[in-house]
Amino acid sequence: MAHPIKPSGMRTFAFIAQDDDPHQWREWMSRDLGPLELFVYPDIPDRAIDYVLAFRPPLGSITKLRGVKVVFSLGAGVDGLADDATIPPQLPIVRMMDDGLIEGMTEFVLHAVLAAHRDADDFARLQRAHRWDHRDHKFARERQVGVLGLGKLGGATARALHRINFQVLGWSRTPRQVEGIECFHGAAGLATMLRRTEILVCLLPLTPATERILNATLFAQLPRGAYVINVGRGKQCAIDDLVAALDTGHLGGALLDVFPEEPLPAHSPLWDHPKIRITPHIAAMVMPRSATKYVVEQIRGFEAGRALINLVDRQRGY
Ligand code: NDP
Ligand code: OXD
Repeated sequence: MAHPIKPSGMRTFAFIAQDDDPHQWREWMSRDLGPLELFVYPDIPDRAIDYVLAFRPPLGSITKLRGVKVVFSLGAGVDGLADDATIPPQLPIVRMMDDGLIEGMTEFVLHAVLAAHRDADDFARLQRAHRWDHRDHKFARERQVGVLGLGKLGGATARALHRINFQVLGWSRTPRQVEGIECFHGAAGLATMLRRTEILVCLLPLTPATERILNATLFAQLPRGAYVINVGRGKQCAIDDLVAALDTGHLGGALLDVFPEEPLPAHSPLWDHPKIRITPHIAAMVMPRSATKYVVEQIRGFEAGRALINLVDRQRGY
């Protein structure tokens, strides 16, 4: 069904994403769509709104709006949207998935896996101690990397790791086939994969099933010295369990890009943990100059009666 724009041709947007810059979004969107009205939460007037641009909106904030046709998530992750039961189930939610996100995530995980693979943290420690210390190393073809989540980002990342010779294992909820990747699914599949995983990358969406999935039980199944990279969501990692596994030496190190509370508070002891690398949720960035193209294309297609893509499945939660 086509959804023609109003006779005035002026589309109305609500912007509910406190960490993103509404000016940039207005600027880039209007380059492609022409004049538009973009209201920034909480200053949204009581009138019909065509589209919502949102990232982690306050609970119930979208439901209050009138006339909304589509909600665009400004993040690839839709926690905070998919699980907001006040949003009517028939209102389409489209998640962000432009090429820049896939490229950014792939580059970030390659850098993180290569750093873990070649003991970058240890050599940084040796440098600080002015120590010249040789050691043998494995080749990528001898290293097993496990990727939790084989979706748009996880799948692309797994393939990129395979292209540079890592032995890649991947885990999903339903059975998947990805060329070059040994695929596992379900609880039994996870246990088999973890036993072999020397570097673990978490690229799962946050749902009730994946909350605190990186916990003591999971870490215990990894071989001694394994390295954990969490680029999914902070709430997927039981931080106390992670720190305990690092402190006993069972885990060799961790890189955390996402945290239960963001920004990570300045007083958090994680900042100073010698075996933890921290980055501020930058693994893949949604950049307005490319992301607006994706949203505009979807809006044009929707208004012309074409199907929206990357729709969130509210039942599944991602
Ligand atoms: P997709 O929705 O495309 O894929 C999700 C994958 O996870 C699928 O393979 C799915 O399985 C699997 N999965 C979901 N639930 C489970 C489960 N319970 N058990 C096993 N596997 C499961 O997501 P993307 O790849 O696009 O993104 C993944 C996540 O990355 C986002 O949700 C977001 O949280 C995070 N992210 C982080 C960023 C950062 O900068 N740190 C930036 C962007 C995203 P199946 O294939 O069977 O459906
Ligand atoms: C995310 C994103 O979901 O930045 O984290 O896209």
